[in-house]
Amino acid sequence: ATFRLAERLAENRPLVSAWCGMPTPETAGLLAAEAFDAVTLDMQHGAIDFREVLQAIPLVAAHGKPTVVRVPVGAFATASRVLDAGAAGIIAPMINSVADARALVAYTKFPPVGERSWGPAGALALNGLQPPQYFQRANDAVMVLAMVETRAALDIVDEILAVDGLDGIFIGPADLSITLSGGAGVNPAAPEVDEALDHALARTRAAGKRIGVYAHIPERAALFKSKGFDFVAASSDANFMRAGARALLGGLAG
Ligand code: 3PY
Ligand code: MG
Repeated sequence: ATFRLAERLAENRPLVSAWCGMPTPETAGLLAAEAFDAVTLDMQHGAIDFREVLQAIPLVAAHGKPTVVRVPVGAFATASRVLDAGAAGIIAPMINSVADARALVAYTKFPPVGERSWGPAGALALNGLQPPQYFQRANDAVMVLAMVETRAALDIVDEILAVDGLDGIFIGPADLSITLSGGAGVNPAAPEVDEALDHALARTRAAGKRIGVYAHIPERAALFKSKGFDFVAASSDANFMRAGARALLGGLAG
């Protein structure tokens, strides 16, 4: 399952991932049973810790699906650890400099590209691989995306995209809306955010790399899919639960 993400990306169609912030591993497993291409676990704003990632990855893999993990800000060592556990991809928030992007690569790619330390116990067990097989494929197969979600990052998006070993970028529209409005408010669907998204998409295509984006509502997911983003992470487990509850209560109203 760890290498399934790379195989799906190679089909060059937008992949759609569920977004999970709840710490119960079963939640990730439930979402993996639906027609998502992947499940993303959010360790930045979600309530998920390493142990839950460890437990969720096999439940997602049981459905033949890859797990992507968004690590906390600056948690490059955690990125290494979740890859060892069998994660197929990393989304790293608040990458605002070339130095940040290089550090991210150092922790997530083996030499000669980076400095990732050897020890992928979970990844080997999960995939039934011998060490040389994982080592040979991991640098190419593991998707490492740097989050571009500040004006500072946007200003140097070409330089971030040029970092060797980085597979691409992932846009956080909410944080981007805060920075682009000068702190006036949060609106992930603001026109200036859409403009920045189009720019980032064009620059990523020019660089021959991958671009992901977070969609807080279904309409935005559909828009991003139609624009050809490579990886669209959508909504959240909490939102799915809320929508289900409201649908039930709406049907009972009156
Ligand atoms: C953002 O929109 O800022 C994100 O980080 C998406 O979760
Ligand atoms: Mg953000």
